[in-house]
Amino acid sequence: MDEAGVTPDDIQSIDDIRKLPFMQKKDLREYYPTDTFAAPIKDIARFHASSGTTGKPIVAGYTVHDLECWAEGVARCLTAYGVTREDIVQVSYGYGLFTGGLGAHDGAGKIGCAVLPTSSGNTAKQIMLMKDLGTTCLCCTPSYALFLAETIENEPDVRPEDLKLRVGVFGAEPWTEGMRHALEQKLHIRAYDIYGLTEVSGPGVGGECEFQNGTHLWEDMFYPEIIDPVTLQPVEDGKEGELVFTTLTKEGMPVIRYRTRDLTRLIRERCECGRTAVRMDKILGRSDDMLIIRGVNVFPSQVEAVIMEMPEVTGQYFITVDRVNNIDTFDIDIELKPDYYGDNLSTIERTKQQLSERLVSVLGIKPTLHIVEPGSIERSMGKAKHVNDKRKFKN
Ligand code: DLL
Repeated sequence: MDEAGVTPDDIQSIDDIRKLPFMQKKDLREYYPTDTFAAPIKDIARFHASSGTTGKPIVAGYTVHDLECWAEGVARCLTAYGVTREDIVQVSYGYGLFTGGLGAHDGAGKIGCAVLPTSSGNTAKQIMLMKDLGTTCLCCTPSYALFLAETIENEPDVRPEDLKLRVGVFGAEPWTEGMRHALEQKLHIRAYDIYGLTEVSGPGVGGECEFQNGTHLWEDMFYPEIIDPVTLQPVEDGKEGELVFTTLTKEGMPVIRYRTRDLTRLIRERCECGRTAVRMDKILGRSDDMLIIRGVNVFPSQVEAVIMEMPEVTGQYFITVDRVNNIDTFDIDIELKPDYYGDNLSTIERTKQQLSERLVSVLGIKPTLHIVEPGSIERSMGKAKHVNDKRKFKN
């Protein structure tokens, strides 16, 4: 604040928020573990930590009031999806330092649902309990939901129609409309998006409503802005940019103008559902996840969108980027469903050709496609890893 020359007197209305400097992940890392906390440790009721891939994680601390607000955010989302105290909510997000498990758990508890805290993994047991207890609402990452659906398809004793599943609460990673469609068909559910991040709260910073046309952000608790990630200036309403949050109720670890790195746009038009909370579009990806391949920007979610258009594929894919003789290579492994994989070679070639044409037209760059055996791409129990960029280890 001193460096930016801002004093409390400069802040007279919400528009003055633009005078404040941004916070970033690196600031939280620098003040690891708790130096950005605003409440004394005696008032902290729980810690979580984000899964930093390298170096120190980011530790978040929540007071009792923070946990109540967080549960309120998740409860609003679940209510918007039509979940009530009559529902049995299976929480297959990981429990632990990750906010997914306990966050969904507390939100469902606030509504009075029966919570089944399976956490992630042990898929056969998840499905057995889902069937025997009559789970109606499943909370997990979309990639784990796809794996659960595939496992159910291959399970002779369980058919989706034997299950009571009705609602899917999917988030923690980008996913496409195509993935939504596939999950809704396979699991006989309505699949809803839920968004959040550890530094701001956890799941339930926002969620979709029954119209599935954007994620309502709970603006009374989290003030959103969209900025141009290069100029750092606010963009015009409706334009895409980086999502930034200021927490309005947090006591433990409040953040001011926190740069999420998530790319999306805000939708100000009033939603048909009647909720007044602003909506955001589906997250295209994180700016850190954008691949620049031979000068072209590529998001894994764009690849997923194309793949999910094809009925022949399982929806599993893996991107490998490398640099050979100073030229970027771009390979995508794509799995065919067993029925098609066993088919004659021309089916495989035709699918490959169609995928290749669509990918070129959407991405503006041609990947080398590899049609691989069903089941050969590693399944994820939490957030999926879709990319290996080997260039990072070269100079
Ligand atoms: O992923 C919190 C969460 C748990 C959200 C369960 C939803 C459900 P982090 O591990 O801190 O927290 O990761 C936050 O995940 O900045 C986004 O890049 C991504 N993300 C979260 N939700 C979505 C979503 C949790 N619905 C980071 N769509 C965020 C796209 C999402 N990306």
